Amino acid sequence: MLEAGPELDAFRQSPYPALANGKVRYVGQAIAACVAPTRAQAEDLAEQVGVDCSELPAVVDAVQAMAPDSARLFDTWPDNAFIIRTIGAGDQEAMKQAPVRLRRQFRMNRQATVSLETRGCVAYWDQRLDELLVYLSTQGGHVMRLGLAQALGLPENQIRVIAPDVGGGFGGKNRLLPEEIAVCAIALKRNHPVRWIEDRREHLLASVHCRDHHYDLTISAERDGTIIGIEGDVHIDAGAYALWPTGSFMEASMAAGNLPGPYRVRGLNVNTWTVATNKAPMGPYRGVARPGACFAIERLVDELALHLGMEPYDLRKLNLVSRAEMPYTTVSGMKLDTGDYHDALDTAARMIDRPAIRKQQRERRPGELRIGVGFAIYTEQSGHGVVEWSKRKSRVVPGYEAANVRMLPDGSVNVHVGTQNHGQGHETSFAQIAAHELGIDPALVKIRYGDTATTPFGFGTFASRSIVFAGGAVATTSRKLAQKIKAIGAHLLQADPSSVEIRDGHVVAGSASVPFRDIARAANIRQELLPVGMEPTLEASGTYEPGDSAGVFSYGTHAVVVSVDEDSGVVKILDYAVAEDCGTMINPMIVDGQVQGGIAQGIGTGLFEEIPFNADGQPLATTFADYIMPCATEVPTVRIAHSVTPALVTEYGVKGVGEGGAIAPPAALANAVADAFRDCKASFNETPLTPRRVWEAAQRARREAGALT
Ligand code: MCN
Repeated sequence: MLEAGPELDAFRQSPYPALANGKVRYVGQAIAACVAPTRAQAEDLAEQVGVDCSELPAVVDAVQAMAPDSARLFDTWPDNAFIIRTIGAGDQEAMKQAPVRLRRQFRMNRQATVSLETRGCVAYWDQRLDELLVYLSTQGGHVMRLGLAQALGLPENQIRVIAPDVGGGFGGKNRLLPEEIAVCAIALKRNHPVRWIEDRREHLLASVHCRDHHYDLTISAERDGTIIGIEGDVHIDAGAYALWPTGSFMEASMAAGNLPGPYRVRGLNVNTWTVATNKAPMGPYRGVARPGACFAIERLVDELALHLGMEPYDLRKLNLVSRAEMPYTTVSGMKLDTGDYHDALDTAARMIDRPAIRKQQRERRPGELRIGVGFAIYTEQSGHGVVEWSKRKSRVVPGYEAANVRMLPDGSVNVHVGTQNHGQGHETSFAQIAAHELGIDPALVKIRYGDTATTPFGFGTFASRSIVFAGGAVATTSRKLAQKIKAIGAHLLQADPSSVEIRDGHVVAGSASVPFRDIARAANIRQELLPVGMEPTLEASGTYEPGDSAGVFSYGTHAVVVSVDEDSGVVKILDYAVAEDCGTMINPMIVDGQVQGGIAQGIGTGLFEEIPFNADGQPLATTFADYIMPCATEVPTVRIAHSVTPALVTEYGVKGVGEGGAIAPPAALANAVADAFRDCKASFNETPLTPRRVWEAAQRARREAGALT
């Protein structure tokens, strides 16, 4: 059985069988596999499967799961924690002595990852090649092959994973799941292809679940609003098992480590529990832990401002790390590399026209909808490599990416990479990079990925790493190839190699030039035209890692205006603006798409998406009738402003952008709703902000403020 989770003695193992064995730990866990010629026949077979099992007490709340008398998921564990950690750093005494201490609880409820296409797997034994061919909807075929090889007991060169066209993943397709192992195991037994395509119900029930954070935090500050520190407890409900390879252990450490956010925080003392419950296992989802951490810190900032009678904007300005302080190491040890956080806040505030909203609020007449404006600032660590991942004791350390760049005899170019595009537009942005380095039209470049038999080993696409790592590998490898093209061009022109340059698909020496087509022809099929001793073909391979593997930080401010109907609790988004900075942008249109798409998901987390469970561990949202997704009518067209502060340690100064959009919306939305109820100091500290939650929180606050009897 696969061992999953970090390589830490303190992390308790939760062996996860492909089909339940002895104990079923969550509703939706696969118990038996039924194989038939069609899906309908297989479903009929499944109907006939009877399970003889007795009910055990269910554990459904991560905080209560740590009570000494709680039922336990694993008999050999002393309690229900996969791992318990404390992050303590900075000035502990100052926090205790602080003149202002404010305690709040926050909850970000459980979600599913809901990509456009669900998971799917087809496997068969290829008799000719003597290997298992696995078509898998995955974010990283090479790493999945490692896991499959271990689970099936096959050498890696007898497994080929092909990820054809992957319709989104958002983190959920970056884990090896039991159904995938089961399909491959069955294919090894039967001389026939075996297919399993997850349906929506299976997805909501038993695919990778995410979020499910609980925070109980105290922020301490001076009376003028200067933040001193953050203390408290973080519980992560990780579900019944750790998923291969890394489980969900990053949630707790990243949630705690990101609590200082972009602020000057002097002290941190946070206990974290990653807890096993009778729910589907948790995995990564766009933003990984940071939407929860951002929700907690950004709500704390607004609550502190309310408590001190300050504008949240002013409190943020007072505490934000300034450009002059960069690089700034946070109290949790994260190195914020470059950027201007004040500028992002000012830009977003200008875009949303804060004074106009305040005026509108002052002029609101009784009976009209309430209006609120909310801000949230996020940072997004991206491009982190060997230092960061080995510090996290990850089983797989994604410290580099590789590229192979080949110019064919007609001058067209194939680039093979080990990352896996699944909606991020790598075909376009990586082709731009190769074309830029080679001095050719991007239309001549084809980007290839998604087949372990043809691409270089790579770690796949997650953690907003592809632009830094794979983009860097494409850049440096293309540059290497450009040198060879220049050398051959100089030889054909009978010019000194140091005097030639590449321009517009030609090698140029003064007024003479030779087109790449001739150079590629010579290199590939007319070897006698090459300099004596030069290796034929035009091909370069290489790996790349950034100059500092601690990561580069994108950041931004989200500003949102909402209306709230206090009779129904319904929240509507009236305006949404973002000021962001992801370093140098390779393709601004793709960057905009990533920001907009991330925000759509953040709106889902903030207002709509949730899988609640009853006390027996029964999930209560397993169809789209109960699990509410934001649709086109709920997601506004976001206005986006870009600043460009290049990273110092990556090719071109790029930073990742894939997750940032999803991090800040829950916090910005909750701050906006709270702002609409500033007069009665209502708190909105649990996502999603459903009409019921909003209505109840507002009623409670208004009752306490004496506005209701
Ligand atoms: N880009 C750019 N300039 C920059 C930064 C990025 O032009 N300074 C471009 C890149 O070239 C790439 C895209 O933006 O085409 C995203 O790049 P990057 O930030 O490196 O993120 P990854 O490609 O590694 O994608 C992973 C990230 C994550 S972690 C999740 S989750 C996510 C996301 O991307 N899942 C997605 N975006 C998604 N978009 C779609 N459509 N579907 C998903 O499943």
